[in-house]
Amino acid sequence: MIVKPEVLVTRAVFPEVIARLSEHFQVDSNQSDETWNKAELIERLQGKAGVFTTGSERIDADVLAACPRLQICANMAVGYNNFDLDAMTDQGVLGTNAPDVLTQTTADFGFALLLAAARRVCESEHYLRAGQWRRWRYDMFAGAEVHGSTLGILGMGRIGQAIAKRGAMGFDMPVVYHNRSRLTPEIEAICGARYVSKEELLRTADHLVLVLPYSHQSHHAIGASELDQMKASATLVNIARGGIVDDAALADALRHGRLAAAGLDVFEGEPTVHPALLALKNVVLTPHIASATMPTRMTMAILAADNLIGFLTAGQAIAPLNPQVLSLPQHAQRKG
Ligand code: 8YV
Repeated sequence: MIVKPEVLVTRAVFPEVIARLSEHFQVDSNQSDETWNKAELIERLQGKAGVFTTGSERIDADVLAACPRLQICANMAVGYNNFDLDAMTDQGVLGTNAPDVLTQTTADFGFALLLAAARRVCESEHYLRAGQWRRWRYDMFAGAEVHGSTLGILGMGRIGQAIAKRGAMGFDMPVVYHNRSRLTPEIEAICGARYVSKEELLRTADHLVLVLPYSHQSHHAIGASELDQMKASATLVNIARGGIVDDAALADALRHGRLAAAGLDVFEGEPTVHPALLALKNVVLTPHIASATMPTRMTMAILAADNLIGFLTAGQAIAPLNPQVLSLPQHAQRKG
């Protein structure tokens, strides 16, 4: 009798995805969506050859060392700052993510936050619902112009490029960007975007969208001094990761009129949100939902599942993060 490898799914996911995994594996799932601490996660991982994670579970050197049969961690997210990828590589464990499939959906949401913050959509809706709307006034909830204003993008990967195209083509915006590496002239032309220094980006953007990955280098990439360099009329949008913005400094700038508005989908220490942000009207706050459409979340989950299936059944993965693990000699590979 062929014994199927065991895998763990750490959070509730679509039943169809559990069914897909069950064709190949003995699946231990968490469909009741319990919160596990690190010790509980390690306990549930015992004997497992693979794990399906979301961005919420930290897989570090301790977890890997305590789970010697674990061979692959498949993240249902494009971001993977919850993985200690160096430790995975050192220990011969493959990490995979879910790129591409959420690019357009996430870019749509970045624009939704930009429009909502700049045009004061949520603030004015709350006013109306509170029964405060008595009559029209010339400057009532007058916000910032979006079309034709300068769109700044920090981090110009797939999602940054998709946002640039929306701004340049849909809203007639001059687009400036800053990134670790400059795009080719061909891609810049397709995106309608011009490369500038970070200082020029901060100084010239009417609306600045953050789409860079989180790392030690990008921690507080937008702090008090960066906010001071921005226009007081500007909008800041963070759909990247909490920790890229110093949330306390941002709240201070918004409260004192040094920045007009912000749209935030991610927060330092989420799901806790800085109380100073919660107290402000000129910030739109959403609970990390930029990729949340049913078709996209389904596609992300299927991609994470297919990374597990591909690797554990055929030694291949669709989106490997440390592909060097795939070519390790047999004796150096972890065994299930
Ligand atoms: C995920 C995200 O929904 O893909 C990412 O990096 O931030 C979101 O799309 C979240 O990380 C949960 O997995």
